[in-house]
Amino acid sequence: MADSGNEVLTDGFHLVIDALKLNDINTIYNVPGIPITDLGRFMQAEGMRVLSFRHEQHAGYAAAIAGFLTKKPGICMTVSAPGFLNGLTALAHATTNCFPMILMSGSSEREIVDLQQGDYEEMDQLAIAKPLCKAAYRILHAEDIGIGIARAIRAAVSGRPGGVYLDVPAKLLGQTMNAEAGANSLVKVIDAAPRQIPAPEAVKRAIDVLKGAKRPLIILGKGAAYAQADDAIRAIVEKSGIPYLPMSMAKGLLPDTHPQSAGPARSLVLKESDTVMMIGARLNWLLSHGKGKSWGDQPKKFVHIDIEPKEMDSNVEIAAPVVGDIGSCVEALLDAMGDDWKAPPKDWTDAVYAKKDANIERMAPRLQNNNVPMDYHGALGALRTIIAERPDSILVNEGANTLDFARSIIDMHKPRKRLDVGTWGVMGIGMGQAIAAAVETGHPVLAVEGDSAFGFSGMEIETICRYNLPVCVVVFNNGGIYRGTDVNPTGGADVAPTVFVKDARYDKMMEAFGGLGFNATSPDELKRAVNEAMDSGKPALVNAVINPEAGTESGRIGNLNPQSVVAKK
Ligand code: ADP
Ligand code: TPW
Ligand code: MG
Repeated sequence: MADSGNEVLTDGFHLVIDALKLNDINTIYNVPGIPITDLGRFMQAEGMRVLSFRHEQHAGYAAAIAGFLTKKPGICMTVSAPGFLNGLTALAHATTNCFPMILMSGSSEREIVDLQQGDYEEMDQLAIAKPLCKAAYRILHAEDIGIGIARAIRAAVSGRPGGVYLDVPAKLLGQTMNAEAGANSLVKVIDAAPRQIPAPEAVKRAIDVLKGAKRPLIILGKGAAYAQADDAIRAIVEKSGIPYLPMSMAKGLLPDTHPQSAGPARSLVLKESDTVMMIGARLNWLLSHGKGKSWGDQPKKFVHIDIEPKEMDSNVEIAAPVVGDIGSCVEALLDAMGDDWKAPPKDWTDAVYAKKDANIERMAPRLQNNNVPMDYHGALGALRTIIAERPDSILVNEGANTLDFARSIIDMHKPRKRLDVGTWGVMGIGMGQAIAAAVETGHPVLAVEGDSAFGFSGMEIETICRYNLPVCVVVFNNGGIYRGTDVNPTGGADVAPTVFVKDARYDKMMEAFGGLGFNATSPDELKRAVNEAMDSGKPALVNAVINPEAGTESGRIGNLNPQSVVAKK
């Protein structure tokens, strides 16, 4: 506030800060520059946590996953045009993954932008953001900052959560107004994500479908993890007696060691089930669109719980759509199940758990191998034990083989502890997610990264060191994308497109910024290094040397690669 004559004034900078704080938003992920440098400074001066990144994309991924973890919109703040564009990938990612986030970007003079007269970092950002997010707003007047920020918050978290773009012209920040009028213009968002109660007839229809099932299955998705209805979800799984399959980021919603987990019998339950209840998961490519070979010949009936009505029948017919928020829907279903609920036929559950036990038994010796150089099973067997011993730690995971093997090998024990590439299978979420996970939860983070995946956000280890975050990065160094063994068929000097520098030492990068570096060549060494790193609570990076021959093309989704009719050289 400033005193101008008799009138006490405030300005756009401070109204933005007051509006955010009024709505309990106290953390900002940003990269400074014109016109938002002072905004970041003032935010810090007003007690907000302002985390500065080396690239906006990672500030954006941090904001997106902060939204997933907290159910409040994560805020990414960028400069105009190039900074905005760098943040946009994360905004689109947040929208695709149903994570609430606000990308707040500074922008240049409207009058000049609209006449295309070549302003500093000129770009019509609002128009560009629109198709990539749930909602896009621009605030032109200081007195509208309160309502503009309220709108952005509500749009991000209500209904199906997603990304929101908020355009903040440079001029707005410098505008002044009477401080009291400014304070009165702020809006506290009441009940930002109102409960959405399912219709009783929809609940009854769902129960009737489930009662008719002979081989039922529950699929839990990351929407169920986001909903924070952990007790209700556990209750419905246990009361129903139905085997469940967790999608990647729903792992740990119930511990992966739960007797009803069908994770290790995935192929069998997808093929053989006759009725599937989806809770906060979409029938997109990750579930083969609910049809085709992996779903078997059995006709299926689907019960689908989701907050987004348009999701129903998106890929296959839904016999019982249940539209509402997951907490309310699951509680209504639990109620309607009554006291005389019958467990599913025993021949079905016996078959599922027998398959699961057989698969676990078959895998066990491979996870204990101490091969040098390491393969994925040996290395991940070691990390699996570490996560079991440190169940509050958050696992961040990206790569191809590094992702697919870690997803199936590392059991999760608590909700929202596994963060990964999400719906797009995007590389580059690693360090942004690791930073936000540490900042938002205070828990230690273990980031298991393919060497290619790590490269997308590797410079952010400086950010991790700067804020002294308890993040241990393990780089699965197989010298390349999928494998480190491809050769240039022409015999020319360039290495193959999927291959990196041999014997790289990623641990030295962490040491350059004052963090701890380790080089691990065996599962025993890896276990020792990660335990030491995590005990220290300091930033650390373990270069895990993986056999360059161990991986397969595209991990588990090689089938999605188009095939050429011309033979490979
Ligand atoms: P996964 O990748 O784990 O299968 P998806 O991202 O495909 O999960 O699906 C998540 C679904 O959860 C989305 O369709 C979204 O609308 C839904 N969702 C998110 N939050 C809620 C909520 N609170 N209540 C109900 N549905 C939700
Ligand atoms: C933004 C394509 C999918 S997986 C991957 C790439 C480049 C890297 C796999 O190698 P990595 O793992 O991480 O070393 P591993 O264990 O198999 O060797 N750009 C973006 N997203 C995606 N998904 C790609 C490219 C890709
Ligand atoms: Mg690799």
